[in-house]
Amino acid sequence: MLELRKIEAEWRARMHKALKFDGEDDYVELENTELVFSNQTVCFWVKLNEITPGQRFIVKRASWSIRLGKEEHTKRYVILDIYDGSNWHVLYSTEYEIDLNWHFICAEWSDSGRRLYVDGKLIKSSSTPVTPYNSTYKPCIGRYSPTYPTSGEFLNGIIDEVRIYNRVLSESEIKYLYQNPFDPIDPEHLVLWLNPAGIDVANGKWWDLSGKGNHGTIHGATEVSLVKEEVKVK
Ligand SMILES: [Ca+2]
Repeated sequence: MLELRKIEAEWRARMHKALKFDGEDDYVELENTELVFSNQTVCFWVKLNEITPGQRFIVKRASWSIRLGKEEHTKRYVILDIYDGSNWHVLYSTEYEIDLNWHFICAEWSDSGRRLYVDGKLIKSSSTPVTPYNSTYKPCIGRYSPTYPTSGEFLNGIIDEVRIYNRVLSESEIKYLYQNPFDPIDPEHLVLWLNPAGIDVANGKWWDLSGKGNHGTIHGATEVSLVKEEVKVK
């Protein structure tokens, strides 16, 4: 069991770097088409440059997706979509709208339902479970799919610390991750870990540090130094 540290945690992202997506054609494609599980957690840090509808954070086409709302929703909503093979099931909170600051977003699903967290806090849950369809597409960061019309869905912002677990994390674990973004927590179940140390623009790769070999190929996204960016957590 993890114990939450009582000290005030503060992550100064300026010590690090991240990947910047221009909102036009930048994305990262992951090699592994198998990143879909019945029990799964997807987490990342993001700082939007602009809030335009439908931006995709991370997607496995025809399986699962985390994005901003489009025409059918208020555009600042953060949305988890899961496709069950017939229909997309949408989860979002009308109580939370994202802004242009750094935020830590976590989405998870299991036999017991679906949950969305922002900055370590649960913003929406559903007790209705949805098992994602096991599509054959490669997951993408920053767009829906290279082989699908994607006008208006490119990410315009900065992403860091993308990770996937093949189990659900508890609320206290997610809170801990928010305060300790460089701790893998559970390496056995961590199947994707793209953190600042793995960014390798020269070779066009965002190396997966989970040890599972789920490296990403960078298409246009650029490395950004976070000298002026800063994250504080409470
Ligand atoms: Ca570009």
